[in-house]
Amino acid sequence: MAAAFLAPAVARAGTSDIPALKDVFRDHFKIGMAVDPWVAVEPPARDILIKHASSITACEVMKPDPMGVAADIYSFGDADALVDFARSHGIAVRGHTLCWHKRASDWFFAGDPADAAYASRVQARLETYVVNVVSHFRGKVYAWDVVNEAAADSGADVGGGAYRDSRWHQVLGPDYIDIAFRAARAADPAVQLFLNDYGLEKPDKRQRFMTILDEKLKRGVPVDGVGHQLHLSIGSTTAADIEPALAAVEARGLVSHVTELDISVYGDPASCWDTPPAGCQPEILPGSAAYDAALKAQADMYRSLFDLFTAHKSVTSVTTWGVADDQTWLDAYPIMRKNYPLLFDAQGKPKPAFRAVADTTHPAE
Ligand code: 9MR
Repeated sequence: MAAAFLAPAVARAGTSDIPALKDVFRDHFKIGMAVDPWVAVEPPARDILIKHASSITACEVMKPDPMGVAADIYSFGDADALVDFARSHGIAVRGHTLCWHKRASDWFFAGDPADAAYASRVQARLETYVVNVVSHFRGKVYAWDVVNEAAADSGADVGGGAYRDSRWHQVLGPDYIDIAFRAARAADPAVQLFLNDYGLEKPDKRQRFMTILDEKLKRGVPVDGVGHQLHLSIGSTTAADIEPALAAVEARGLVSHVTELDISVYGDPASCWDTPPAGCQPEILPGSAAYDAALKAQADMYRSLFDLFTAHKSVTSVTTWGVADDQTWLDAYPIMRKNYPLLFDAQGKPKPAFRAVADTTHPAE
C-alpha cells in the first residue's frame, strides 16, 4: 500500500510521468529537435524524440555537403534514414539547408570565374541541386531552410550592404537567393520555404536581414517564413529582445520558425567569441553550486522564451539544436568545454528547463 502510494513520486524523478512536449504545445506549434540519424536511434535521444517531438531537423545530413557529392551525384542514404525514422514515429521533418556559405562544396564553383559563362554555370548547378533535393523529399519534408545565414554580420560586408560576402553572393549577387527559392518552389508547390538566420534579436542584424527579406518579397520570391536560429547564452538575451523580430515577420504576413534554439550556460563576454579563449568562463561541472545556479537561470530564460512563442500565433514550429546535453555543438564552440544547453541532461533526464517549459500554467513574467 505504502509502496504503491509512493510510486508516482518516485516516477516523477524520472521521465515516465512527464508530459510530452508535443502534447503541451499541440495547439501552438510543432516542437522538436535537431539530430542526425545515428544519434536518433540510440539512447537517450531515441526515447525523447519518440515521446516529445512532432518535428525533427537533420543537424548535418541534409546539408549540400554531404548530400550533394558532385554535380548530379547525390548521397541520400543518411537523410532518408532520418526521414524514415521520423515518419515511422509520426514525426514531421524540417529540411536544413539547401544553400549556405558553409558546407557549399567546391564542385558548385568549379570553372574559371573569368569565363563569360561561369556565373550561369554556377546558377544552373544551384538550380539543379535544389530541384533534385526538394523533389526527392517532396511530401516528406514540411519546410526547408532554403537559404541559411544570408545577412551580413557587420555593415562592413559587401560595402556596407545587407548581404553576407559569401561565395554565392560573389558569383551570383543577391539573385542567388531568388534562384534557390524559385527552384525550391518549382520542385514542391506545397513545402514551406524559409530564410533562416541568427542574431535577429539584435537590431542592426535584424535591419540587414529585413532589408534582404523586403527586397525578395517585393520581387515575388516565394518566401513563406523566417527561421530564427536563437543560439543564446544565459543572460544574453531577453524575450523582449526577440519579440520585435517576431513582430517584424508578422507585419510582412509571414510565419516564424524557431529553428536552432539552445542556451549556453556560460555567460561569456564578447572577447571569448571574438578571440577565444580570451575571457571564456571556466568549465562548470555537474553537481557543483555553479551548475545548479546556471540550470536555474537557464530554466527561467527558457520559460520566458516559450511564453513569448506561445503568445505569437505566427510561431508555428520550435526546434532545439540537439536533443540532450550528451551531444551539443557547444561542447566545442567557442572553446572545448562541456556545455549543457538543452532541455534534457546527458542521461536524458528532464532538466529544470524542461519543467519550466512544460509547465504552461506559469503566467508570463
Ligand atoms: O551543429 C552543427 C555542427 O555540428 C556542424 O559542424 C556545423 C557545420 O555543418 O553546423 C552546425 O550547425 C549549424 C547550423 O547548421 C546553422 N546554424 C548554426 C549551427 C551551429 O553552428
